[in-house]
Amino acid sequence: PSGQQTETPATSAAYDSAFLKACRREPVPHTPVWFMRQAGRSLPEYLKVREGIPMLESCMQPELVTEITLQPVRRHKVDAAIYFSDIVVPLKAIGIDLDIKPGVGPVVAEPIRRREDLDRLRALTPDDVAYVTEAIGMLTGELGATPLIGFAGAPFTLASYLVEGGPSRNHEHTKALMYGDPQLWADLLDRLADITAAFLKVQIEAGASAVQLFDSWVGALAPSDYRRSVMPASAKVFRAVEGYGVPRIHFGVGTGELLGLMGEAGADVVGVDWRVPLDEAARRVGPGKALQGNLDPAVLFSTPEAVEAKTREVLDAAAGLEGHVFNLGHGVLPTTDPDALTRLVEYVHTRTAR
Ligand code: 1CP
Repeated sequence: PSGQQTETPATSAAYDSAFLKACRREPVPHTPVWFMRQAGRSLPEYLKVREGIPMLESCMQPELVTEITLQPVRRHKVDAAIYFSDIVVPLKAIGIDLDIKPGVGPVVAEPIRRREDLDRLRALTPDDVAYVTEAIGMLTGELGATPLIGFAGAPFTLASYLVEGGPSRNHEHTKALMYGDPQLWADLLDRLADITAAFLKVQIEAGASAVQLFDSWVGALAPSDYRRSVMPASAKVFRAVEGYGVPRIHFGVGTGELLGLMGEAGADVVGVDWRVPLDEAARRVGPGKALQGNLDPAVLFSTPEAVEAKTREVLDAAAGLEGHVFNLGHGVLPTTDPDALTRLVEYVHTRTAR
């Protein structure tokens, strides 16, 4: 059963923000903007405070998390903050031996491939991630009317790191397990769904006013496999947090053929990468959901004029949507010029001012 907050979403300072209104498909003063991976290596102030502190350690220091989360809000004037963490943090918190290797990503010491390995995936309790509750308490105080987005990795994407042992291009061990032992696969995803749901609940109860489920690598699957082998677990996560009434965003890369199913899994907002124009994405997702996206992050390496032209294309395709949150089609690339991001926020705000 989903819990109740003492402070309901409707009484929070961020309730009337453009971002939350767009998620609810209500009229907005301007199209809200935030960027996936808006904190991080594109910002010199981030590199400075992170110096000498390993990634996973930085995620456990509430003051540092607060500072890093606020940096892109101060600099770019984005319409939402995203909690600074990583999708593997809840796995680390329940005792999985893993690390984030610079330039590589999450690496798992002992991959999960057999039934007895499931025992290592115990339930997550709020005490396991007390630093998250503490950091979000600090953050919501500092953010005032700017909403905070909580997030988690979706069961498939988490499974891919756990089963492969690290980043993977083809997800061969993951697919071998999914096709070869459907019952073990289903049990694995079900456990990950419970861990993910518990982690999102902690963030919402601490004050996050929206949540995003990152199923970054699920675009590797055909729709039939997604429906049978992944959707039940992702739907369980969305159902578990439905009662809070905070918008639920669902995002993956290369998911053009899955957009309808990803909406069906229970999202209020479907994230779209740059490969599908937003008007076409809206047809695939169907009515009753807002969309988020979808400027190609690589466009930011081009001239300011080209960035504006490509941004107009995105906004024109979004003109008929019920709700639109402007974002990139995937995360900010590490060597992006931060000034290009600041200009982009201003351009979208000016161009869509109503
Ligand atoms: O030391 C460092 O700076 C390491 C780089 C780094 C950072 C800054 C990693 C390693 N994670 C993060 C933070 C992070 N991770 C955020 C920041 C919050 C913000 O947006 O401002 C977020 C949202 C994530 C989530 C995440 N981690 C995803 C989903 C989002 C996406 O980009 O699709 C995924 C797939 C990961 C795994 C991961 N963690 C880090 C890397 C380099 C990767 C990808 C590795 C791979 O290619 O598989």
